[in-house]
Amino acid sequence: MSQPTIESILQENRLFHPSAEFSQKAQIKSLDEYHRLYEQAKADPQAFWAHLAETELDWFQKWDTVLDWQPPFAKWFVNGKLNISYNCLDRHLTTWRRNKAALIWEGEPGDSRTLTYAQLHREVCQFANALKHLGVQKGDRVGIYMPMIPEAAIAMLACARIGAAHTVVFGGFSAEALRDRLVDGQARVVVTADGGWRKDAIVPLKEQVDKALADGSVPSVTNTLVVKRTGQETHMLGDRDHWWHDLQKQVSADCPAEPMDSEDLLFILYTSGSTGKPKGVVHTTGGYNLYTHITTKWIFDLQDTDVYWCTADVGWITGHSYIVYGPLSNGATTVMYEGAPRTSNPGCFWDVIEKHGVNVFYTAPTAIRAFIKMGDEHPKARNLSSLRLLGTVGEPINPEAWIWYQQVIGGGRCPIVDTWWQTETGGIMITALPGAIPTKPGSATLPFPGVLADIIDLEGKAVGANEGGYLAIRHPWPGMMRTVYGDPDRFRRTYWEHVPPKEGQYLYFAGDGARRDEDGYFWVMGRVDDVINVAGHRLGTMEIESALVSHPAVAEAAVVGKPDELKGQDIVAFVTLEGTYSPSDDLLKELKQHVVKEIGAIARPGEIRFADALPKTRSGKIMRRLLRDLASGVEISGDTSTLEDRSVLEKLRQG
Ligand code: 7RM
Repeated sequence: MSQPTIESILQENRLFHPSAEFSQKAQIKSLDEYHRLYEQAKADPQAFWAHLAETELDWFQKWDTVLDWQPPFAKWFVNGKLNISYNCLDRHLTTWRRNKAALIWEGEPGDSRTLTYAQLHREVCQFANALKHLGVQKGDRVGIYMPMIPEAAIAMLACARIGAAHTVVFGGFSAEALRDRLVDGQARVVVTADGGWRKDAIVPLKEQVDKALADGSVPSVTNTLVVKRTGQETHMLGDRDHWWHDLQKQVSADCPAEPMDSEDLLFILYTSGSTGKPKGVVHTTGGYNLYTHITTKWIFDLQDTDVYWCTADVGWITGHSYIVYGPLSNGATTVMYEGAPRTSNPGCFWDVIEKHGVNVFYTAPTAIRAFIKMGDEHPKARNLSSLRLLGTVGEPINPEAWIWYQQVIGGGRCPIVDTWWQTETGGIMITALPGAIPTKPGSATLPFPGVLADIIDLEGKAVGANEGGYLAIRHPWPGMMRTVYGDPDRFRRTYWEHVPPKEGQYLYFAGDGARRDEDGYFWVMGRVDDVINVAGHRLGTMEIESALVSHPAVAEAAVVGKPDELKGQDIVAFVTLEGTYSPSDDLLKELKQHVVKEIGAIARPGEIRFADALPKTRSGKIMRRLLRDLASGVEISGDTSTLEDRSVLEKLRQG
């Protein structure tokens, strides 16, 4: 079990076809049908998307222009009016879905709750009125820092309902990281909980919010709204903090959805890049609603009676698009689980599948590898026969893990959709359509209709079959990010200028290396920039370096990723110390803890190596490429002639 090596992937040529029975009932039934859709979308993208917008969503007012493309800035469905909370809730209430389960929630300690569409609608309306009661208005931003409980989804939908943008911050981020995001987004209110369950312990979220807001360090925040989840002692500050259950008694359950412009801000979600602080990725209402709706419908092949479960956290884009918005817009039953894979309960995922009869299951390769290690006896002791479709996301899946997933979890009968996409793309871009596209273990297969994906060199030229290159997208799509919040220039530089635009031809540069095989199948290899992917969590090496050098003992730091059996990659930091400090085990622990405090536990370095000096070029740039080889324990490859001082490398090698 390990990350796919180039060798293993090059040898991987097994082809898996969906069963005739699966294809017959599927939304998209054959390869021919996929090709027809793909060619149709390619020939006239605007007609393709307009037709779907018209037939799949409810609009208060129709758009007058499908796409206004002023590269790299896109506007979709210009002057259209809609509300995503209306599309996710209200429109189902007049159908048989009114009393269908919208959300099935399972808490880590084993408590659970089911909300029908009518019940979820009521809760969302109340929450929306509570936000209004605190003065939140259309156009404001609301921070959401929550455990995986129904109120997280309710808060998101409530924001969307009144036209406030949410910015969800993953509950695993530290108070410092939360503060940075609230400041950047100038949030007016923070929605949180007293605590949440994570790996058998309570995470005290409200306490972190207090730290983030201490000493008026986020002046824009006037109030917090606190959900009681764990019931532990919680400090509430005078006029600032309100218990959700107290406000709930004061507000009505009547709150019509605000008509929003297609291009009104829906949410900001921060993501790591290769430089500087995390970027606020901006998604807007109409295009995002359509794109998450149709990708959910076709890729997860939703049927009316399906129970669908995506194991992501709502703090990440996968949770936004494929726990909340995509499934609910389709009127599906979506499962939300508070727990994470943990050795104290090695059957936890399989229990949820058995208990709720999950039919469609979507998780990450890192979780699959963790469960492989815990042993086949756990899934084998549960009844998983309800499953009919499996999905993965977040990082490349090694063929061994793919086969285990297919055999042990899917019983050999479920197609697997390996879905490639990013926070920036809003929704899935490269994937199998399960009834139509045969799969190969380790390949995300083919682009979704309307996605003109290509593999290019740095001049923007398509490379040949099986030649490696950069993954890029040639035409705008409705779910694409619109800008970096407050920094349109950074948006342009980061995604649209790696390949110099020629003749008005702009290319979206994804930051991933990939190749396409002789059948046109995409094989995504991983990031080509200084972003590392630890257990499916995306981290910028620069962020971790900044956290390290903010400690008084650290003079310089260089962070790289090394391959890890379970997590895909792990963090290795090379550190030089200020004169008065010397290496010790205590300092090592302290530095790891410091990173946890600055960013959160997901960024804790697996390894910190003290060094006298870091390898640099003559112009003073740290040669991370060499450190990457050193950290991975492989021979140093490539040119070392630009090294300023070769003895530095020798010393590092000797450890
Ligand atoms: C959805 C999500 C994005 C980065 C992306 C890739 C990697 C995601 C796959 C994958 C290979 C996949 N958003 N990635 N899915 N690599 N195969 N199916 O993960 O913004 O957090 O990360 O994740 O490197 O650029 S994300």
